[in-house]
Amino acid sequence: MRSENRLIVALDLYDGQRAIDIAGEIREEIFAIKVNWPIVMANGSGIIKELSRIAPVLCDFKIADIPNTNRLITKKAREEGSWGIISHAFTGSDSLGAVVQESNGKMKVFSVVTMSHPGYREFMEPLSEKMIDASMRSGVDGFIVPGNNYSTIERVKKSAGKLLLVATGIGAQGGNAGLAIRAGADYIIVGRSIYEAENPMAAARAINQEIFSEIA
Ligand code: O7M
Repeated sequence: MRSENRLIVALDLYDGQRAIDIAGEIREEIFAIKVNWPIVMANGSGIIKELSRIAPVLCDFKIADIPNTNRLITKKAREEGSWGIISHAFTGSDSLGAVVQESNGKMKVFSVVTMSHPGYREFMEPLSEKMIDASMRSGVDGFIVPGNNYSTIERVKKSAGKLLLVATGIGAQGGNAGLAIRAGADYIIVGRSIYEAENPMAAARAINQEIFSEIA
């Protein structure tokens, strides 16, 4: 892993071995690996530890429950060696605070205050700034932002100050990694454009070129 890498690969797969193979192949190009429910449901939470041997793992469980349940999910991710965890913000500061508290400074906590799909506008968008405010009061490390909506990244950046912004929606959902970085993202999450590519290494390198052209 190069220390300046900003690319996080999302391995939205059921096949754990394939995920391990792809992550191993592109390890030089990535900062971290994002996992979510499909791979954990199909392989058990031990897949977090296995993938952590290749690169830091970000658990995208989009936690959205009462504080006690949030705490239980967070504890498990921490015990498996996760580098970071993703929680929804809409459940309120007590629920989010439970994730931060259980992470105990050992995992980065990112909250979801915007999303990359059209349905985000139905309910979440009007509450986004309130969720950012509650997240900051709860002590999160950063936010998930839509890499296919640059003006939203700029808006979150203004409110988020020095907190980290992690952009999704690149490639398959129309976003461009370089433009997302230019708008204020610190990290770029990419799934299908890498793991469905005929040559995942070439795909990861091409995205890194877009990123590095902005930060050079
Ligand atoms: O590159 P893709 O479109 O194949 O995958 C994008 C990944 O980012 C996938 O794992 C989604 O669940 C996730 N994601 C979004 O696509 N949009 C969002 O708004 C938020 C996320 C996400 O990671 O939330 C934490």
